[in-house]
Amino acid sequence: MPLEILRRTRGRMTAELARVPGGFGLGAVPRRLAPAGTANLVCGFCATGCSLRAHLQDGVAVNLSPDPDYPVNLGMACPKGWEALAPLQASDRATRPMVRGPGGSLEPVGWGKAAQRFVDRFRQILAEHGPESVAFLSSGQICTEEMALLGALFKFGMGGIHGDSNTRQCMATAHVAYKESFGFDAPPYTYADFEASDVLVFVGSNPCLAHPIMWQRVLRNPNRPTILVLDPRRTETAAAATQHLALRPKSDLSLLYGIAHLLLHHGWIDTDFIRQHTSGFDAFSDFVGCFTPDYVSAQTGLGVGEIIRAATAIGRGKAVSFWWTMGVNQGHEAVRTAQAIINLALMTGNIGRPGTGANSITGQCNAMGSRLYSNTTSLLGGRTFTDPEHRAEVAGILDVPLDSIPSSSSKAYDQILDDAASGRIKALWIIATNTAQSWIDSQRFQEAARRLEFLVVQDMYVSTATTDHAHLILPAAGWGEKDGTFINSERRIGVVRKVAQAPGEALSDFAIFRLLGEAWGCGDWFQRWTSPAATFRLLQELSRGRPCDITGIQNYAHLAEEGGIQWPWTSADAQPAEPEAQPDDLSPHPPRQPRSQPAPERRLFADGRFFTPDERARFIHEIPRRAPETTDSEFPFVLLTGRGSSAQWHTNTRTGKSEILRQLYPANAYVELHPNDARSLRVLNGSTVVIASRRGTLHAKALVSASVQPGQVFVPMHYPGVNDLTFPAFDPYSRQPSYKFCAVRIDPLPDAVDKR
Ligand SMILES: Nc1nc2c(c(=O)[nH]1)N[C@H]1C(S)=C(S)[C@@H](COP(=O)(O)OP(=O)(O)OC[C@H]3O[C@@H](n4cnc5c(=O)[nH]c(N)nc54)[C@H](O)[C@@H]3O)O[C@H]1N2
Ligand SMILES: Nc1nc2c(c(=O)[nH]1)N[C@H]1C(S)=C(S)[C@@H](COP(=O)(O)OP(=O)(O)OC[C@H]3O[C@@H](n4cnc5c(=O)[nH]c(N)nc54)[C@H](O)[C@@H]3O)O[C@H]1N2
Ligand code: SF4
Ligand SMILES: [Mo]
Repeated sequence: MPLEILRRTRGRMTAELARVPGGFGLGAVPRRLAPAGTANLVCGFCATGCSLRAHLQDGVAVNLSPDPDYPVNLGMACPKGWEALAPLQASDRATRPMVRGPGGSLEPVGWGKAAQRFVDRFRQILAEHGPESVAFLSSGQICTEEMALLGALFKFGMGGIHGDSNTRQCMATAHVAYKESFGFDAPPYTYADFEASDVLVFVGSNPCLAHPIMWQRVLRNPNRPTILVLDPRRTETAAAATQHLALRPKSDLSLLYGIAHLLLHHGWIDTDFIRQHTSGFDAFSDFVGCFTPDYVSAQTGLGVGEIIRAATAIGRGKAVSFWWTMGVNQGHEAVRTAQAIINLALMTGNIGRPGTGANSITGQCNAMGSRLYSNTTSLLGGRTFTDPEHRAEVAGILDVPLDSIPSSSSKAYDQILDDAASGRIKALWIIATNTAQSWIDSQRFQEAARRLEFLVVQDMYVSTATTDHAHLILPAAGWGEKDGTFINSERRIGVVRKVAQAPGEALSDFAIFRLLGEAWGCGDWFQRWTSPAATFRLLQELSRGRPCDITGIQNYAHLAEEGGIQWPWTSADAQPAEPEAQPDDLSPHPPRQPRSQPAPERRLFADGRFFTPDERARFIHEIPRRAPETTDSEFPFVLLTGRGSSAQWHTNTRTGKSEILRQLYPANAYVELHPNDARSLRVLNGSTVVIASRRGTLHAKALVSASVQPGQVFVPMHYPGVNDLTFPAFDPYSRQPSYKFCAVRIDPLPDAVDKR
């Protein structure tokens, strides 16, 4: 889409949305300023992006409560939000840089020495082995300004090419699916859509537990909505649903095509929308012809009646919203599955209106920031490294030499670790992610760690599974100890700020990157990146004319006042045209219009124009494939993994530090096992079992429960060792790991066998 059109469309669209009466649930929201003695900041765990109010004493937070005025959480928070200060106080905080000595022990050093070591080792390896011999892995859990500085420093300043982030584990599928279908990675929704739907469809998503405040928004829906949940497990969300479709793991693609088949068959489609705003529909409708209810029933294990009931609810719904999370993104055919969801929204015209959308729910607090600005997979601003025009734009805006910008894309996370394991990559810098525990292929990480000549780990703690392998540990300030912004799941940019002092010599990631840039000798390149706020200005410039244009935001204070601002918010949106001079207005300088205010909740595609060159959304489809690993008599169970409680966050380095949160979840790993399977294995509830896959073993307590189906087991991801079991399969387009399907065996420990 030419940029001019894009700008005009955005301007018109947001103006139109601002006028939509009702339906948005929240109406005009007053300006939000924190009362004296408090400071509001967006939560640093999940991508819901709740605002928390820090209560300050002498400028330091002593307590937190949810912000009552923020349009996201409306005064609510989950246990992690309430306890967000506790992880900052932990005794294992990294307080000084540490260097591993020849004997293997870690020695504290000053920042000067640490920076010198970093520069010497990286420079030496680059000089000897070239730009492909170094890489970084970063995170969707640091501020946008920080990840942009890191990506620019490493790739433009230091001359590296390969850098990826844990967003690969999480959102890469949604990113690719949206890009291919809509022309840009653009989650279209706003949380008011939870409240405005009459049908909500959750696919591979457990918001009751993983996004509890989004679920609260669902509970505010006044339409007594029909809720469909597609999940092999009877999760908390499934239990609350109108209909739970307990499909076979990784059979979603067939089910979604089967639903499309029925929608077509019954004429429950929006032919006007399809004709005017999409491409590829004819091929798609031919393709789904063979996905008959009988065929889909055989593939998914669902009854024909169940499939027809679900399709009927979707077909008859007036405002249907589709929501997906990791049950979709983490799969061997994940991108096509996400696009099968997008196809359902497109064919029924459920997009761009209140209560609709094909809506990927984001995981980490700033995974959306990393998709746009981390300079890993995409060039800054959602651009493409291989596009010479894009490289020229970025070089111009940042005032860096054009040839400093790599003209090829980075290797993906799995490829970086493969290269490290084979010795091709010799230096790796890991920032704010706990690869040793969270990566799908623990063995591969171990091989890489053994082979790496220089592993730098930059973390809040010294005691993570990954710092164990580090040659250099850089101590980082955490959330609450630094300033910056996050972008939440509904594209809302929110402010985080310093309300606590980082311990010892720990520095914000931003300050660490600046320091290393200086030590590298490329500090001059980053002269304008003086602070997070100054960097935000650069990000705005990088967004200009892009679908994610945020040039209409004034500054951090403006973001705070408005309760966060969703992208896009262009300078044209913010500055309405001067009113036409009235004939009787003789003043040579009519008073300027006040800047227009963004509506508190805005969605994309109200005008049916997408970001593809022809402005049409694309129907994309592919024949379903079997999951790469299969069960057999030796490994007869399918292992599912995911979130276990609202009080645990990932590898638990942070949530494990709160005494209150620790009381809300089981201390040791457990495995959910169906009562029939427990009986035939003679396993008692609460006894210890050994879970074995073709790659490793894990001891866990049996939780005998019909929440899982016979032949399936579930282990939460929060305990060490889970990824010793998982099978490293990847979606071919997004290279996101398929964490939710591998074959395992369950053996009771000999003394735990039920002898009855
Ligand atoms: N408390 C808490 N909240 C979190 C997080 C956390 O660690 N703790 N992490 C955050 C992050 S980064 C993310 S990405 C999100 C994840 O949020 P969710 O994706 O909602 O959580 P998961 O439990 O990983 O997976 C969701 C569901 O997918 C189901 N599933 C497994 N296989 C399949 C399948 O083949 N098909 C279908 N349809 N479903 C399947 C699982 O049974 C599970 O219930 O949560 C965010 N919120
Ligand atoms: N089996 C299985 N594995 C999974 C998943 C699954 O469903 N099943 N889900 C995957 C998903 S969706 C995700 S997102 C990943 C998450 O995987 P990780 O990113 O590895 O998980 P975290 O525990 O959040 O690790 C973040 C690290 O950053 C540190 N940290 C926190 N804040 C800061 C900061 O401000 N600065 C610095 N420098 N460090 C900081 C923390 O101490 C911690 O060590 O796990 C993936 N792994
Ligand atoms: S729902 Fe997410 S953003 Fe909100 S308080 Fe909980 S962890 Fe924080
Ligand atoms: Mo995630």
